[in-house]
Amino acid sequence: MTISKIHARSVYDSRGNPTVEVDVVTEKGLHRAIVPSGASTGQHEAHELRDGDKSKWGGKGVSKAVSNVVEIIGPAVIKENIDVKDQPAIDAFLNKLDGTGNKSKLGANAILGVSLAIAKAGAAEKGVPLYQHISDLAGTKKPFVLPVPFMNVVNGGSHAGGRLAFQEFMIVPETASSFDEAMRQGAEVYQKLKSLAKKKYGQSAGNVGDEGGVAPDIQTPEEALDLVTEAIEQAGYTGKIKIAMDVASSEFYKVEEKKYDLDFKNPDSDKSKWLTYEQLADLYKSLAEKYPIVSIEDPFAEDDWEAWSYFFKTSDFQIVGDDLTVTNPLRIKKAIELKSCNALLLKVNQIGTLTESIQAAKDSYAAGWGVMVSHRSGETEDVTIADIAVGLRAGQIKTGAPCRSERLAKLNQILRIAEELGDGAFYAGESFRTAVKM
Ligand code: 2PG
Ligand code: MG
Repeated sequence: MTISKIHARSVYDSRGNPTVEVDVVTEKGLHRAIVPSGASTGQHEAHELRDGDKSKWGGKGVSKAVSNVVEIIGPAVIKENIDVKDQPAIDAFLNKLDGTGNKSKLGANAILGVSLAIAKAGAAEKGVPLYQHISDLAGTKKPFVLPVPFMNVVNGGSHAGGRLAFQEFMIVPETASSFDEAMRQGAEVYQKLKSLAKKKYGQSAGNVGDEGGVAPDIQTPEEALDLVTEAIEQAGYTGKIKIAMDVASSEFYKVEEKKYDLDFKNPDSDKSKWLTYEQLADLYKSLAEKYPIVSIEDPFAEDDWEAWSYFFKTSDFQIVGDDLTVTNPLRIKKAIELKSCNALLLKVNQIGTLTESIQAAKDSYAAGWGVMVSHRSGETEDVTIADIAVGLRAGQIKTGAPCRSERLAKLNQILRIAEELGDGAFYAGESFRTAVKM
């Protein structure tokens, strides 16, 4: 039950930037976690500690965070001798040790690595899979529910080089009969999409963005949606596979003008074309009439609360808060009160511990919201979020395209879980927004 060693090192994420890896050793063996990192990060996220020394890795080194684990957190946690199965006590201790509201002293990346590695140690101690341990911690009911994979097949925004402002166009295989089948459908559509993109926009359009989706140099959301729609049709899934978007609009919100710039990657962007939130809301409504859109994430900027409430009143699809809510119970509370959205994007590194992430999901469920567990654009081979999605009964996971191993690692892990659970699990399917109650 006791931890004999906590060690950390700097490894590399999928964009080639340094990130923190933590090893926790107990009698049951070695338990390891690697921390992901975002590009379109919300201002209100917990603090990711980077060295800032521009002469190395452009300032992105994590040697301070690593030494905080090795020299401060590790020795303190071992000395405290907390039961590794007691995740709330572990995470409360980590928060106390840090002592700041946003984990800026020790770094959310240092703290999260320890929190997740200890969760794995806790599961091993109990002799159960990680998703089972997380389900116990969250108190979710059984049987297990396997999430719908929201697969990001066209990459734009800050995740790709082209002009496209909206960040993610996802396919949603919600009518598949099982998770395995959803994966097959998604993979088939993806292959069609790749050939189609090359045919329409030239060979280079088959190159992929940070999350494995194609990244043709197109400009409008309609072009992207037409491409996805055609790929769905060619694969034979019209009417069966739906579409979701992450606009990530904080990336192109002009705070002073209170406007949205859909040409934000162009330094000579024409200001007269920038949109008010009402105009952007109208654009979403017209897109939702034309395409089978079931979910829109971050339609408005992280502090444009008025826009969120305005849009919420008139839409019946899922509206997901990411930069708005940053997996933070205080921001979630505000969004519930102001009726800003009806789903949470859950990213463990936005808040920095497993216990607070579980709390964020529970608060969201209590308000009748959906929960989508999410990767970051900078990812690794760590698959913890797959177990979190199953353990929390989230019913939805987004972890990129069915392409690139740091994305597929999570989806492959769910395939293993599906096989292990067999008839002991349902696929969330069309009930993805209310999977917790299935
Ligand atoms: C998002 C994410 C993940 P990032 O905006 O939802 O897709 O991107 O990790 O860059 O914040
Ligand atoms: Mg997002």
